[in-house]
Amino acid sequence: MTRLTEDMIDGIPGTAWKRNESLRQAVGMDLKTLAFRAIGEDPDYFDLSHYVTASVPITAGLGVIGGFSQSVSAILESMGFRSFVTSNTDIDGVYEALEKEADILFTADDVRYIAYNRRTGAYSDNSFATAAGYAEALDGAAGGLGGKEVLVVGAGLVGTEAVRILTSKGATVSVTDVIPGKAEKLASEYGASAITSIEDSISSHKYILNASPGFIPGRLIAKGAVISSPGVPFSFDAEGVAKAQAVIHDPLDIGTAVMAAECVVSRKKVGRT
Ligand code: 2YJ
Repeated sequence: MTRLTEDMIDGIPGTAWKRNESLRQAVGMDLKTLAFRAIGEDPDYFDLSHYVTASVPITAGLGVIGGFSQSVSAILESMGFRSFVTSNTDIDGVYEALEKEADILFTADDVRYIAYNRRTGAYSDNSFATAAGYAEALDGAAGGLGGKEVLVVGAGLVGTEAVRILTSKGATVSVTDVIPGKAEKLASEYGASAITSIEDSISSHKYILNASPGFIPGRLIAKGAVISSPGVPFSFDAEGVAKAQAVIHDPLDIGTAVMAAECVVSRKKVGRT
């Protein structure tokens, strides 16, 4: 799993409005709308100003990424939440968030990035949320994916969840992975097709979700394609972007927004009921 770096998230805190506008142009929805639709909910039903979120910096492993917690907080504010970054890190930061009555905590180490609703016990993982968000974004860009052909590159955590969601939206999904057998196994589970000739399939697909760390050269992209990738660094080049009808990419925004929506809606609960 790629660790974000400071330059990958540089500028997020100051550009929330602009980023929301670019998203609206690419997929026809702002971040809040996309996040709630990704989990099958009506965005207008939720007034996010009722919720306070806290981003807690974590020093474990490779340590704090400058601007990470501030970017998470800015993304959440752009959706309508009240948000703050704790001044303390790690467990002391969690304590501070609880003391300051934060409703939803956001925190990440080098392996996992989670959100936790301390009122309901609901929690959310960034990889699953990212897959749901990108599937919804593709759906928006396509004006509905029913009967449309989508290529998912990469059968890891995000790719697997994306294939599950995209097939459930009625898309005809093809999937590929560099590890032999991985795409076949995933495809058979969800009624998708496994692809071996990746170059041909990239060129023949209009809707592409790159859920792998691999780079996709622009010469393979068809004119008018919708290219999307949650991965960092960005896996398409200038030629691919120039040919594309829409580009869906961000290092943090969509995944964070869907995590927040999942914690607000709180379908998943922990412990005894
Ligand atoms: O608090 C901080 O500033 C750091 N501990 C944040 C670390 C962020 N973590 C990553 O970038 C990892 N790759 C995990 C991301 C999970 C993506 N599904």
